[in-house]
Amino acid sequence: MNKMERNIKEIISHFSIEGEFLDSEKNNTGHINDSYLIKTTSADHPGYFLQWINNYIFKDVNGLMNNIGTVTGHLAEKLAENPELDFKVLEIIPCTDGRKYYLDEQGQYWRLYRYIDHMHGYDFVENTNIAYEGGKAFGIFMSLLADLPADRLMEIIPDFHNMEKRLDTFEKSLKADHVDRVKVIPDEIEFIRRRTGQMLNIPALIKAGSLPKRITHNDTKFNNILFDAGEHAMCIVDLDTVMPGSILFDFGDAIRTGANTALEDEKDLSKVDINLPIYEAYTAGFIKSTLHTLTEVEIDNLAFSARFMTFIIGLRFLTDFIDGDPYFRTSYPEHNLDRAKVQFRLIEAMEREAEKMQAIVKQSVEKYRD
Ligand code: GN1
Ligand code: MG
Repeated sequence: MNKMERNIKEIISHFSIEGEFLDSEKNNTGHINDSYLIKTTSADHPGYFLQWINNYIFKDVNGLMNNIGTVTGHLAEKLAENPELDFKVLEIIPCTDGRKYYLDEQGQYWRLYRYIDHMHGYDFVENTNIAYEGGKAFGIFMSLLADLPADRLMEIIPDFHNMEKRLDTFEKSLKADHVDRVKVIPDEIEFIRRRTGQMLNIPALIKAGSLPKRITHNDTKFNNILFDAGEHAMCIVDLDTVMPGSILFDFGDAIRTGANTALEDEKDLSKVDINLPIYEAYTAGFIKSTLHTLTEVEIDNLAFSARFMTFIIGLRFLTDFIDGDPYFRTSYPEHNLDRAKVQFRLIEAMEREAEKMQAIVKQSVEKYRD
C-alpha cells in the first residue's frame, strides 16, 4: 500500500462503510474535484466513490453538501413514486458522526458516494440514440426537481452563469495581466468583444423576469449522464452546482459538450464542428421530456443557448488562462487557452448553422406538442 492509499484508507475510516477498505484508484474526469474509486472487502458491494472537494471553489462545503442532500433526497422520493422511470440517484454515504463530509486534519474536505456500478459515461457522443437518451435524461432530471421549492437550495456559486459578471471579471483580468499572457491572445479578445452585445440578450430576459427560474443542474456536461449496458441513460451525476437557474443553461451546456465533433481541449481546431444529427437527437429527447413545462421564450432561445453557454465557458477558460490557471485543473501551460479556442471555434460553427439549429427546435416542438 503506497502513501496515498494509506492516506485514503485513513480518510475512508471516518465514513460509515460496509466492509473494510481494500484499495483505491484515482479517477479524474472533472476539472475541479479529485475522485477515487474505492473497493472494500465486502464482495457483493459495488464499492464507493470518494471525492476531495475543492474548497478554493466551493467555499461553503456545508452548504454544498446540504444542497446535494436536499436534491438527492427529493429525487429518491420521486423515483420511489415513479418506478416506471427506471432511473437512479446518487447516494451520499455519511461519516460515522452523521455528517455528510469529512474535514481532515490538514483542512481538506472529503465526501463519499455509493459507487454506481455497471454504468458508463461518454466524453464523446458516439451516436444519435445516445444523444436522444441523454436529452431525455436531463429533461427528466429537471422535471423531477420542478416541485422542490427553490428556496431550499442555496446559490452555491453566486453568479455562476451571470454573463455580465463573467465579462466584467474578464476585463479586470485583462487589465491586471498578472502573468503576462494577454499579449498572446489578441484574436480571442477580439472574438469576445465582437459578440458581447448579443450575449447580453439572455441576461436581459432574466433581468426582465421573462425566463422562469427553475432548479437546474448548471453543469450538464454530457459525461455527467451515466448509461447502462443497453445504452439507457440511468443517472445524472455531479450535483455540485444544482441551484436555481434557467433551463437554457442546462440545454446549452449539454450541446456544447455533446454535439461538438471534437473534444473540449482538441489542439487541431479543424476537427471542431457542430454535429447537427447529434444536436437534433438531443433536442428531441430534451423537448420530449420538458415540453409540458417549457414557455415560448424558453423555446425561442433554446438553440441560441448552445452558443451562450459555449461562450460563457470559453470566456471562463480564457480568463483562467490570463490569471495563470488558478481555477480549472490543467495539464500544460496553454491548456486553458486551447480549451477556449475550441469553444470559440464551436461558436463559429454554430453561427453558420444558426438557422438550422433554430428550425430543429421548432420541428421537435411541433412533433411532441399534441
Ligand atoms: C467544470 O469539473 P467539471 O468538469 O465537472 C466547471 C463547469 C465547466 C466545466 C468545463 C464548478 O466542471 O462549470 O463547464 O468544468 N465546474 C465548476 O469543462 O466550475
Ligand atoms: Mg462539474
